[in-house]
Amino acid sequence: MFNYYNKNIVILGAGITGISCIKFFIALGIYPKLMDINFIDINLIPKGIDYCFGYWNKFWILNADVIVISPGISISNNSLIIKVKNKGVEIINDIEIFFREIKKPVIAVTGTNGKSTVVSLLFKICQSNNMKVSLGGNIGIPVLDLLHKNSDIYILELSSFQLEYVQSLNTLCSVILNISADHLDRYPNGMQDYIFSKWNVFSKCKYCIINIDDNYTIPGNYYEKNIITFGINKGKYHIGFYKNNIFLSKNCNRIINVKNIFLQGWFNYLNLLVVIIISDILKIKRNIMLDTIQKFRGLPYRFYILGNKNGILWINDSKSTNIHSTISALKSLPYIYGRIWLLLGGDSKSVNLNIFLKPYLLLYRNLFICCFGKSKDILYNLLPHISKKFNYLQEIIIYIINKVKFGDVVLFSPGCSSLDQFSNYKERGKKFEYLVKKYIN
Ligand code: UMA
Repeated sequence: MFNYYNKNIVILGAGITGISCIKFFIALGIYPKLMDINFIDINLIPKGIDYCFGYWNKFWILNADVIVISPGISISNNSLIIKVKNKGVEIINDIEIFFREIKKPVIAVTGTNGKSTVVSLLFKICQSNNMKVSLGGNIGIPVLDLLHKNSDIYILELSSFQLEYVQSLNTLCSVILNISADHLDRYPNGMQDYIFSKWNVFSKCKYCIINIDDNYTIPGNYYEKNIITFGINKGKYHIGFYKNNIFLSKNCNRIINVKNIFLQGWFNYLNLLVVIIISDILKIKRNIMLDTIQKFRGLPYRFYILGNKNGILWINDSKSTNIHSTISALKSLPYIYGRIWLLLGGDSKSVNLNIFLKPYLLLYRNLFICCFGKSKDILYNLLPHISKKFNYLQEIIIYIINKVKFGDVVLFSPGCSSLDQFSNYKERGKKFEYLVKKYIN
């Protein structure tokens, strides 16, 4: 049992995570201090809380016993936090607090791409199986808001940020779906730090699920773990693909005909495999699981087919905030007779696009790239002979609307963070949808 009483607790960040932490402590009768670099609407702050907005309160930090950090705050370059950490001040986050409290089985899903799809589908399958289930984490519901729910099982989507300050993680099963370069602006030692952070999801778990096709997902001490592997052609669970049927290597029983499901593309088939593994661990009946998979339409803004008007396919993949999800989206396209109009843009977050993205773009004939936002010049310079620069999304739609022809696909898979022009990928996706509807009609 962790004791937070008579301790000086400071919460950094007054976003949804910070507020959930405040509520957690108030329920214990503890009143922590709250700090945020920006000015926050004080109506959002529970009564009785001391807050400091607009700057870091050095005095509070130096006198803290426990500092609770929100995922969006990077401390790697913050000398003050590093100083107090070295002095022995406890630096934790909401995920650590959650695992200190929770007594029920937890499923933790991380990975660069596909997390939200996997956790959402699993959540629906558990519901269909009449289980009391809670879903939270990076998907948008702070984990501490789940504690009072008294569920049978908790499904968490965890980002690398959320796995940074966690020591008490203990799960029934944890999975890393895939790892590719992302958020490198946050990690001074690059990929290595990013991967180590993801591996924390395996620190204590009964079943550790890894992608055998992606070495980065295999933790250094894997031989000590109860591992279940998955992959395209190898792994305990792998995909046999014949006449549109997905098979399982375990028993070669037909699992599902991909013509009957909404989720498409190889990365989605792998996501389905993970869902099947976890459903098996939870001993969920196959017919319940398959029925739910067949009804699942996917999540908005994740390779979501907006429409196929006049033979032109419009795909909204605004959730693509890194180039690897753009590559996955390209790989998932059906055969395209016409031109592929790829809309790339936003903030590329220091990822080396020449190494990671350009080789893939070169594979596609009939590709035309429309670049926008903060990184438009970098994106344009990858393949200038087939690219055009714009400032805003609207300019792109106006430009292409009279050029697209029967057989073309417009793939809005920006490959970059949306924060340069939007508050998040959802707002960006809504804007795309709005513009497409406005100009198509
Ligand atoms: N802030 C500071 N100092 C800083 C940076 C931020 O004070 O140096 C303040 C901001 O002014 C703001 C607050 O911190 O008021 C925001 O905190 P936050 O960025 O941690 O955001 P939350 O609202 O708490 O949301 C977080 C996750 N955000 C991030 O990881 C950036 C949400 O993931 C998550 O849904 C939520 O907790 C609940 O768990 C979003 C995300 O973008 C969707 N995640 C990244 C991704 O998916 O790529 C990892």
